[in-house]
Amino acid sequence: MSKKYTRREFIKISALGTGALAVGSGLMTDWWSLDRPSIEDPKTDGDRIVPTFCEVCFWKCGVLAHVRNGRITKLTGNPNHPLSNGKLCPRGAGGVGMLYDPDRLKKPLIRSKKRGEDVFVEVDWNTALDKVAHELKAIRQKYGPEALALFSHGCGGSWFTQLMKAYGSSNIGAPSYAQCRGPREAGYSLTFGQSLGSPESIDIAHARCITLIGSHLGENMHNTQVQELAAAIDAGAQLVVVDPRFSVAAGKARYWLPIKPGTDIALLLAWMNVLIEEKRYDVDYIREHATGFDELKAHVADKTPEWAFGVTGLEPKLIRDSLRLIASARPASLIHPGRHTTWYGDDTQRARAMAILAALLGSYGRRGGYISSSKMPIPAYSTPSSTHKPRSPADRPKSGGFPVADEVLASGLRQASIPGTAAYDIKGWLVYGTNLMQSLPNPKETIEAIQHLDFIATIDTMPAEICGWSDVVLPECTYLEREDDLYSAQYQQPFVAIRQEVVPPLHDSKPGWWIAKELAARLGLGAQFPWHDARVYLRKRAEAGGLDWTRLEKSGVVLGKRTPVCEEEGLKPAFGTESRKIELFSAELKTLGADPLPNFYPPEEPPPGMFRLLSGRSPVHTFGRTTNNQLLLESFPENEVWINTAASKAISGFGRALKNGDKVRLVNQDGARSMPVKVKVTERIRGDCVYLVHGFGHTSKGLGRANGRGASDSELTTRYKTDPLMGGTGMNVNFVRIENHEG
Ligand SMILES: Nc1nc2c(c(=O)[nH]1)N[C@H]1C(S)=C(S)[C@@H](COP(=O)(O)OP(=O)(O)OC[C@H]3O[C@@H](n4cnc5c(=O)[nH]c(N)nc54)[C@H](O)[C@@H]3O)O[C@H]1N2
Ligand SMILES: Nc1nc2c(c(=O)[nH]1)N[C@H]1C(S)=C(S)[C@@H](COP(=O)(O)OP(=O)(O)OC[C@H]3O[C@@H](n4cnc5c(=O)[nH]c(N)nc54)[C@H](O)[C@@H]3O)O[C@H]1N2
Ligand code: SF4
Ligand SMILES: [Mo]
Repeated sequence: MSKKYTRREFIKISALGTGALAVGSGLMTDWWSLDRPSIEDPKTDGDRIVPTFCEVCFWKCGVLAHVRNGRITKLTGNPNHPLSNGKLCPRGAGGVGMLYDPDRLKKPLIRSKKRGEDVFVEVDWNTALDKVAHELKAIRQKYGPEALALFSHGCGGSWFTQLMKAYGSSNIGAPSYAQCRGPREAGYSLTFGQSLGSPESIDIAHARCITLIGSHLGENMHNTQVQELAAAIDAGAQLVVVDPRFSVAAGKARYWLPIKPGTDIALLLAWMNVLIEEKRYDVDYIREHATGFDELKAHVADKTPEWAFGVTGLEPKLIRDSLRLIASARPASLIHPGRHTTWYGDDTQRARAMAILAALLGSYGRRGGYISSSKMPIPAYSTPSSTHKPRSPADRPKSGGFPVADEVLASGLRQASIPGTAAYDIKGWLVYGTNLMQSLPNPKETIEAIQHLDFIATIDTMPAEICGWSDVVLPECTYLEREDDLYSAQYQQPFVAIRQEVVPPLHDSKPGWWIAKELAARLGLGAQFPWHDARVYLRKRAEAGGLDWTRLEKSGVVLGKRTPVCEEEGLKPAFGTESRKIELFSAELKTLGADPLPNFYPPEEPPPGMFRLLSGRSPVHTFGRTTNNQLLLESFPENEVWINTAASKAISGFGRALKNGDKVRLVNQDGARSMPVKVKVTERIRGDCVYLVHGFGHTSKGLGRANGRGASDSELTTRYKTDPLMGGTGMNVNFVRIENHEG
């Protein structure tokens, strides 16, 4: 790799170390200063530029890949793409580090020792694919096709979804639902009749007040949202941040509410109390659009800020003042819905409380609030329809449950792999682009499930921990070396984007479409993949949707007609609930025997000497998928455990106050111990919790740079609390003590 791209300056991140801010006040341009003079102008260096879209996270920004002498020299944001607007986040810009990572999976592997011992032999593709097909046939024959599950995350998963459907199983789950946004989707859907999906249809750009409840934008780097947040702040929007930790965004906020973890519902109820008590809510909007207001009013009548103070630790004056600011901006007062919402097991109810607050502000369907979106219809590629009607997914317990889940639960599929727990047993796993050892809580349970399987194959780009537990490992090429299916976004500005091969696959890696097609052929399902290659498939689909293929290829994106998205543009607010109104009081939850209005139940307290373990994101990393990426590691080489200054003075076993850089181990309530991790002593977190960036503490020996760096929050997440409504796994319910690493 040419030297200039390994330099620390590649991504100008100096702001991070000092805790300064990535957002607002012109820092944005510094943050993304990738077109600095030291990197040649592509227009003058004879480069080829290939448009595609990013896969360093799941936001899917439009990328222009610059190629010289067959190598990608840099990645920049596609100016025509609505999600990047010409800019990438630091991770996207560093995606080339994934492509040239020396530790990539290079050849197909077949396990040669016991599962989990991580010992494999390299084989050729024919041998590997024959083996997978043989095992999948055996499962189909012995148990029926439904005994196969697919865990998948990322665009390329669609080829394997297609394969699964042809094979006859609907057991297809992603940790981005039951371990991520599931509770939010359920809570908003119960209230407004529609879930939010991705990218969320929220109008940060035009909001005059933005309330972030745990959403740590600025560290959570979803590109478009961070750009809009910075622009909104520059235009004078106010920020209210509720977080036990002084996040990057909190540094920009008018009010920071350092809430006691797990008590957000109490704060939300108190805010509603003040909003209604002081008649600051949108009376006309509620009268016209909502049901259940009287019940809500009675429900929050005694949930005063004084009551909430005792629970949340937030001063009544702070609760009132922040609420008055929030109300003053309505309807352009955005309660950000959050995304990773699996925190305490009561998460659907917290999302409900947020949705109800948004309704009282009249912001749903309004500019600066929750807006509408549309999608360009692209017909599916036509293939013969299957005669097999698969059984319902096995992701729910035998006894039933999770009535408002509307996607398959990855954790439920894991459960169903432990015999006798679900309607039927799962006996085989295909794992695509998800490192289940880090993304599902309680890794021991994942191992137990795997030990019961007849077969497990993983399709990955890197030797992640899940590969070590697999029978066959298939090396996919990276997103910069392949085609994936068209991305038709559901967005305020509808568009279709294309992912295309920028450089040919390195090593002996192959694109997902090819792997799925080859497996289908071996399983007698070739008719479901009737095209010669993905480009033929894409072109045919694009043209069937009336798109200009040449334009799509050249510019990477085609925009659709933008239709009105809010009341100010002439679109009346509409709701998909049964009553066609906003359901402040949920009749559906009442029927289900659940709380029809959100109630606060106190979370379990940390035992003496222990802290609640919280986790979040680093702006330059995506989970564990970038922690071996040389370019990104240079900016943030390992995680630290944040601990409050006062608390750091009273940790037993040290004989002195902890100081920055001390190495400690975290030990949780069940005895799980982390690898050594550095301490960061800071006033920027409450004294009852500690904080880690998720994605570090890798144990896979194949990850040369990431192995042994920092601590894994996943390993310490042995306990989780399941949301009874939608099956999300609340993960902020673990407690750790701090142990001297040297001692
Ligand atoms: N750079 C980067 N950006 C990303 C990702 C990434 O990996 N890297 N991943 C993307 C994905 S998939 C997702 S889902 C999002 C996740 O990002 P978000 O949805 O923004 O955040 P969470 O991970 O839910 O929350 C982390 C924050 O919640 C705070 N917190 C913890 N407990 C509580 C509590 O009880 N109450 C309150 N109010 N706050 C609490 C933590 O201190 C932390 O600041 O980020 C996306 N963006
Ligand atoms: N403890 C804990 N657990 C969590 C979270 C947390 O904060 N803490 N966050 C949760 C959230 S918000 C989410 S969305 C999920 C995300 O969880 P996952 O979806 O599992 O995400 P990653 O950990 O990024 O796993 C990505 C895997 O995909 C591989 N990969 C990367 N690119 C490609 C590719 O192009 N093709 C293939 N085949 N593989 C590829 C990587 O090498 C890695 O092994 O985790 C959830 N689980
Ligand atoms: S937000 Fe960053 S990492 Fe995610 S898709 Fe966009 S550029 Fe890539
Ligand atoms: Mo997520």
